[in-house]
Amino acid sequence: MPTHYRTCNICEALCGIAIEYEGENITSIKGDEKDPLSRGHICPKAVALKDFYLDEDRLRSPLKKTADGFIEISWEEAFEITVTKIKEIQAKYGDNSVGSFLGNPNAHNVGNLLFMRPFLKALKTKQRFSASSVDQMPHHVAAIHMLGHSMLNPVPDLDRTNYMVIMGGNPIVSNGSMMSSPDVGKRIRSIQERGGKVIVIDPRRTETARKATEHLFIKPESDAVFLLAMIHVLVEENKIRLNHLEHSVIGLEEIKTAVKQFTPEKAASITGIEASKIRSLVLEMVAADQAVLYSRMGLSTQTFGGLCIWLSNVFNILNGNYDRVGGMMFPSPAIDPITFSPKKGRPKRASMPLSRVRKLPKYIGETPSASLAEEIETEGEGQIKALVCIAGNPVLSVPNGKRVEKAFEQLEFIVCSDIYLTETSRHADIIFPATSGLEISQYDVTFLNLAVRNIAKYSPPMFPKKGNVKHDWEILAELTARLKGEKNPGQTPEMMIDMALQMGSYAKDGITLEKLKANPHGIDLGPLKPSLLKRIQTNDDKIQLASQVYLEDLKRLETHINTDHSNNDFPFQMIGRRVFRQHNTWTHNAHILSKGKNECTLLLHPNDANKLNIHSGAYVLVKSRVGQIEIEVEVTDEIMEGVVSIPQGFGAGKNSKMKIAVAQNSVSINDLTDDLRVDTLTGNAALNGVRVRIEK
Ligand SMILES: Nc1nc2c(c(=O)[nH]1)N[C@H]1C(S)=C(S)[C@@H](COP(=O)(O)OP(=O)(O)OC[C@H]3O[C@@H](n4cnc5c(=O)[nH]c(N)nc54)[C@H](O)[C@@H]3O)O[C@H]1N2
Ligand SMILES: Nc1nc2c(c(=O)[nH]1)N[C@H]1C(S)=C(S)[C@@H](COP(=O)(O)OP(=O)(O)OC[C@H]3O[C@@H](n4cnc5c(=O)[nH]c(N)nc54)[C@H](O)[C@@H]3O)O[C@H]1N2
Ligand code: SF4
Ligand SMILES: [Mo]
Repeated sequence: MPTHYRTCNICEALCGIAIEYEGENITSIKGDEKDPLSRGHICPKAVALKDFYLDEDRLRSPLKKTADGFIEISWEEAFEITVTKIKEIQAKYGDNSVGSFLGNPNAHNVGNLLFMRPFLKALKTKQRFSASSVDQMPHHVAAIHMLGHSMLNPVPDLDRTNYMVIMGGNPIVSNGSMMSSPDVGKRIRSIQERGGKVIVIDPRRTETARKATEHLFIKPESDAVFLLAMIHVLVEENKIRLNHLEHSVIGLEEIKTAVKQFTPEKAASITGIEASKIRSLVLEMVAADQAVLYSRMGLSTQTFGGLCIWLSNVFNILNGNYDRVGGMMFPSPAIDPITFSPKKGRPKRASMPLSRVRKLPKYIGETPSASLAEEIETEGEGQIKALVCIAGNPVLSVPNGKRVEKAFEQLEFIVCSDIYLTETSRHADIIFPATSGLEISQYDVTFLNLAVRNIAKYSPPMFPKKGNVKHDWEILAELTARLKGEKNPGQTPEMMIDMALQMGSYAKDGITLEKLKANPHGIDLGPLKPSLLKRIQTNDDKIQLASQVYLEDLKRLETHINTDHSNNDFPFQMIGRRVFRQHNTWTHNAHILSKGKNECTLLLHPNDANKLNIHSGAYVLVKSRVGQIEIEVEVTDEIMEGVVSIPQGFGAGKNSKMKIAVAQNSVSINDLTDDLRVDTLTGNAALNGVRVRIEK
């Protein structure tokens, strides 16, 4: 039977998969043993690629909204209406009156990545939003301030470290993030098998925590103080070592001064983790020599997300484990974003541009997504009057999604490119139906720059497009040409991948598109190598440990910790979680991923349940400043007392055309999260730590 090899593009793990098929009929989807990165690993979501391809609920033709609902129209009409409307609205209100929202699947789709930049340029708007500012923006901000380029993000050298501390990440479920590491469970087990330790620090005893050597409960949003205390211990015990970065770091004295007051004793009362534990943890990491501190979602999406990610980097640098084997390392991808947008030698802006309404910082040219609704609602120049949404579902994915949905009523035009009629795309005037999964080609430009091993891999489309659909890149290329009033030049992703590989650092080793086509399992380019000093983009080639923006933000942290946050109206702190068999908002329509027990539940500690006289299986009302939802309770001591957890990604309502997802009758955590809660340093949404109350 013929077998098609490709990379699963659902999550960041980049698993190689082997698909056996006869004609259009897929007979099996298995892990590809010969993939150099994933070595045979696969998760249930990849098996659902077949379901996504065949799903009867998928959009199969361009749609136009009419008074009697959606009707099918031709591509020509869809393009014509869209471009005319955009031009009309921009002529009337200015270029910035058209907003754009880019969702997570863009990062997993090579065509979208390659054709997005020219499209956004042609769209000419400064009102650009994306999932980045409800996710990893603080990582980019740290990369900018410390290393000079937003795409210089370190990843843990999982396969060679001897000690790993995981804060605010649950890789056993998420399969790793900002760390493409398929079969992360096995890689973590290997650390323990070679005598190392894995420590998880999280307000919930997660699936990862259960596999770890030790789990420490930490109070939500207290991590910055914990990290300051960790660095304090390094200073106090005279354990700072910079190794090969000795002459490449500036700002060390400022760091020493900044951490002085953050003793482990002070941190203990704020974080709930004993001072002696903080000390011993740091000293064990020092002794382990190759030790790494990895911080993710739970740290970046909180009120001090910027400080958390900065301090995590600072700790790794001062513990001698930055750009070093077994520590945090920088991949050397065959297509390197640094080559295409070098920042060295460019004058820095005197100050960060700010969002129009709330004056939040706009890093990497993006207005924070927590301010999408207010940018639509608030009158004045730059008010958003139309929205272009590519592979995004902000009604379910940004804080206070209901407010976003309400704001949509004010828009004069909405166009979406999606694969489903979702809580967001159902509001569109025009919907472009896109290809996905098995219909697209794949070269992972984003995540090969975040992978724990250097590899290069290209996968051609497996199937032709199903229905009257187009690839996102075809849609983007056509819109770009029409917006510019030019002829579509007819470029393909393959042409661009080929060119980019020729400009890349492995061209001399013969890594070309032809060669990748001949090696469908991918090509191993070896373990990560120290490379930062060759790639760093600061003008003096030095790592900036203590940028002023961070030192200043410490004052905000001080004010925060000196404020009494007890709140009788909203006594609980809510955090999010991910579930193993779903990816964000869009995989819920696959039966094989959605059958079984209800996973959209509120986790509640037994002592809290007793006080409220609530039992597992009961339905409660959860209320926050912005909204309320009704949800089933699961009483468990895996969550800290005073903290509750609700999974993200659920909440497809009855008007979505996703039968299986809708039948789950689930709720959206973002009906409770608060758009006014942001990390003002980075503009990132503070999704974790939201104050809520529970009513029977
Ligand atoms: N409270 C809370 N909120 C969160 C999070 C959280 O942890 N807690 N997580 C945040 C994070 S990390 C992220 S990344 C965001 C994700 O937020 P979004 O990116 O808005 O949501 P997704 O579900 O990833 O996908 C968006 C849309 O893309 C469509 N789609 C899928 N594949 C394709 C494709 O190939 N082409 C096109 N055109 N469309 C496609 C889907 O049908 C879906 O409607 O959510 C964020 N929101
Ligand atoms: N199965 C599955 N995999 C996915 C996704 C999915 O939806 N489903 N989404 C993908 C996407 S888009 C992303 S960005 C990644 C994210 O991948 P991860 O970063 O691993 O994200 P989560 O699994 O949400 O883990 C966040 C953790 O932070 C903890 N946390 C919350 N608040 C705090 C806090 O204040 N302090 C600390 N220390 N911890 C806190 C939560 O309890 C949770 O365990 O996952 C990707 N992979
Ligand atoms: S872990 Fe991620 S990349 Fe791997 S098979 Fe599952 S969804 Fe696909
Ligand atoms: Mo994400």
